Amino acid sequence: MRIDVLSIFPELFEPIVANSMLGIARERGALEFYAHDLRDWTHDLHRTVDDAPYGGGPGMVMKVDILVPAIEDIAAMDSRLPHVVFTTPTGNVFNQDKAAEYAGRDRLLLVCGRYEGFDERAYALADECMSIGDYVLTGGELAALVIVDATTRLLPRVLGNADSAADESFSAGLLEYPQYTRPAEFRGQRVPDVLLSGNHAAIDAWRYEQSVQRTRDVRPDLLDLLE
Ligand code: 6GU
Repeated sequence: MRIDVLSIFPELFEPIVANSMLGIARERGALEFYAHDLRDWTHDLHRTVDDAPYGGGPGMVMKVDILVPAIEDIAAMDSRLPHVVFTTPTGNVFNQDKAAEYAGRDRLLLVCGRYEGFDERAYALADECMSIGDYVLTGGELAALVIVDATTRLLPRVLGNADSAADESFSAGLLEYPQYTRPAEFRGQRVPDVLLSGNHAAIDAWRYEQSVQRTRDVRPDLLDLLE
């Protein structure tokens, strides 16, 4: 799939996207990624992307006359029409279902908000608005990176261990069970015997039980969603 981001800090993306699983996804041709500098669409000497709000008040608003041509131009860079997502704390909260939906699309354009937000007229170009949680970031760039990461790892041919995805869907909506690796004993703490037993049915049952218990303790709201 192709992902474009539009930001006033395009250089923030490359170090993340070039490394880890995202870098592998790119090498394998599963991900095509482009970060565009919104200031490339300005015409003035100061490369102005924001202005004071009509009606007064604190902060600055991102200019519609810069955003809209930028989004239109980026959309036209490929024959595939992008699904356009604005990152803003006023959007719907991103989750795993959304990541799976995006992984099934062939093109995404993430528009990163800064300052007090976008001029309301720019939203006409948004297919949807996404937040990544109930806290305020200085801008949408980190949110966009979260969306890129969660989406890319679900693309075919990306996840290192093909079983990981299947295991996740089996335990969908539950937190991960505890994991151990060698040594079998560390400072008196032993790995649970069942994991050394070689009995795979017993191991699966233990893990499921641990996932349910952990979810009940830490995120009971997730169990409510399953019912
Ligand atoms: Cl998408 N943007 C900003 N600025 N803050 C956020 C966010 C987005 N999601 C959670 N907090």
